[in-house]
Amino acid sequence: MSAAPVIVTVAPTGPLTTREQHPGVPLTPREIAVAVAEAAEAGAAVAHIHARDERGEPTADPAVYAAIVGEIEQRCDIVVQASTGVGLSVPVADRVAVVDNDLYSVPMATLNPASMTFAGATFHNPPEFVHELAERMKERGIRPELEVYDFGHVRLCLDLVREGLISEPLQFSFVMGVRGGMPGDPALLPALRAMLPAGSAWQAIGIGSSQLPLSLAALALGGNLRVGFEDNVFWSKGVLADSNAQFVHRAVELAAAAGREVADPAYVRARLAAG
Ligand code: KMH
Ligand code: ZN
Repeated sequence: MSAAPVIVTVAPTGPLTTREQHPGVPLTPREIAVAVAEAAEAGAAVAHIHARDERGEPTADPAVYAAIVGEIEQRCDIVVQASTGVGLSVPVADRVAVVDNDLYSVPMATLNPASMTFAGATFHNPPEFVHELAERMKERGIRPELEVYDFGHVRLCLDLVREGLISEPLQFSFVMGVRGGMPGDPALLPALRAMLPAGSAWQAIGIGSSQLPLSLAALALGGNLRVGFEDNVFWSKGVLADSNAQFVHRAVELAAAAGREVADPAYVRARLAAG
């Protein structure tokens, strides 16, 4: 079993979480940066970032991403991972700009390998778009976080390796509990892990109530953790979490209970540089 330090990622906003669901979901660049800095203080090494426009809707506007990155960099040295998933309503043509612009630079961004039904809508990731994103990311030295919502998506990611578009060591997210993807069942993690090349890192993203059991299972199996309002706003059944940082605190405590160290941003940067 891997004794690697646990990388805790905070996903403070996401594309879907609303103020109705949690009044504290951070939406503006400053709010997002404050939440990220609190999460960094609590032990998060990576911040997974979605941008919202002035109406609170998801946007791929690089100027908004740049504002968020700038605000975060003023406050902490967390590793910023930009979401190229952006939001279900944002056209694929707009989403390339998240990684292909000269307004900011990030070391990591998500890469979603397949289109799928996502809750009540369609998440568009056609093959030519996935290839274009991977090419732009390779040109700019941005490492992918590979977002796997179902078993077949691992195969699509490994095809990108064979095509020379992405390189090992790979970093996977198993996103579980989305209606349209695989369920949030911890029993699936060993089978998913077995599909990955040696040396891959992976984290479990549990949507809603699957977040805590998947975190526990991921820790036991050598995986990393992701928490935050993008995935879940409930601390316990019917009780809202105080903040994103509260979830990070719990992730760090769980890692300690599992006998695993928590990675700092320098560890993540060194790992990214190895690819
Ligand atoms: N919430 C979905 C649209 C990503 O960040 O790249 C998926 C998503 C993936 O957020
Ligand atoms: Zn996301």
